[in-house]
Amino acid sequence: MNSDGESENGGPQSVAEKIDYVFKVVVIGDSAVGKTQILARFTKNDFCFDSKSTIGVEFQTRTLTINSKVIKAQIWDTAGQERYRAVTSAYYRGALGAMLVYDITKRQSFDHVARWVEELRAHADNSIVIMLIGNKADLVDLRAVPTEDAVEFAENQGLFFSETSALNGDNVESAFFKLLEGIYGQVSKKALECDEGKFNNGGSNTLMLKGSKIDVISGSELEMSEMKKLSSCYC
Ligand SMILES: Nc1nc2c(ncn2[C@@H]2O[C@H](COP(=O)(O)OP(=O)(O)OP(=O)(O)O)[C@@H](O)[C@H]2O)c(=O)[nH]1
Ligand SMILES: [Mg+2]
Repeated sequence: MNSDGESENGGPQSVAEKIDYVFKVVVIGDSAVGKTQILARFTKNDFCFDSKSTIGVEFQTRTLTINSKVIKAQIWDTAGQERYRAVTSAYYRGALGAMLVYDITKRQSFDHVARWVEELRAHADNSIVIMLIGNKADLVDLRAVPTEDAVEFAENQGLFFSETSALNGDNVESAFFKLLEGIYGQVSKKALECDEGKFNNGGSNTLMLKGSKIDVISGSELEMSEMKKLSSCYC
C-alpha cells in the first residue's frame, strides 16, 4: 500500500486518469472527540491543538493503492454539535464507509455511539462499512472507556474497531486502510454479484453497481461534482 497526493512528473491530471475508484467516507461522532484532527492527520499528517468546532461540511481527499487499485478516499467531516449539522441525508448520500468516533476520556461520547449507529442505519446505505474509533488514546491517565466495552459493542453491531491518537498518529493510518479495504471488499463483492447476475441472465440484463467504479474524470470535476465546501478552517 502507498499513498500519493499528486504524481511526481505528470501533475494532478495524470493521477486522476489512473484512479480506479472514489470512495466516499463520512466521519461522525459527538463534538470535540477529534474527528477533524483524525482527518487532518490522515490527509495532511497534521495536528492542531487549538482546533475550532467544525461548522457546516468539508471534505479532504487522499489517494492510495489497495489491492493494486488506485483509490481516492474522499472523506467528509461535519460538526458533532447538533445545531451546526448539515442536512443529514445529503451528508450520508453515496457514503460507502463511516468513521464513528468517540473520545476514550469522555464516557458520554461512547454512550452516544449507539445513537450514531441508528442514524447511520436510518440515513446511509445498508451496506455501509463502519469503523468505530476510540480517539485520544494518548491520554492514558484520563481513560473513561475500557477497550473491552468498545470491543464488545463493535462485535455486537458488526463494526470494525480501533483506538487511535490523532495527536501522535497512532493507528490513524491503519484504521483508514482497514475501512477502505473493507469498502473495497464490499464493492468487489457487489461487482461479482452483478457479473453473476448478468451471466445467469445470459447477459441480457444491465445491472447497475451502485456508486463507485469510475471512468476518467479530471481532478477538479471529480471534487466539485456533488459537494459544497462550506468551511475549511482547521485551527
Ligand atoms: N490529546 C489529544 N487531543 C486530541 C486528539 N484529537 C483531537 N484532540 C483535541 O480535541 C479537541 C477537539 O478536536 P476536533 O478534531 O476539533 O473535534 P471534532 O470532533 O472535530 O469536533 P466538532 O467539529 O465540534 O464536531 C481539539 O482541542 C484537539 O486538539 C487526540 O488524539 N489526542
Ligand atoms: Mg470538527
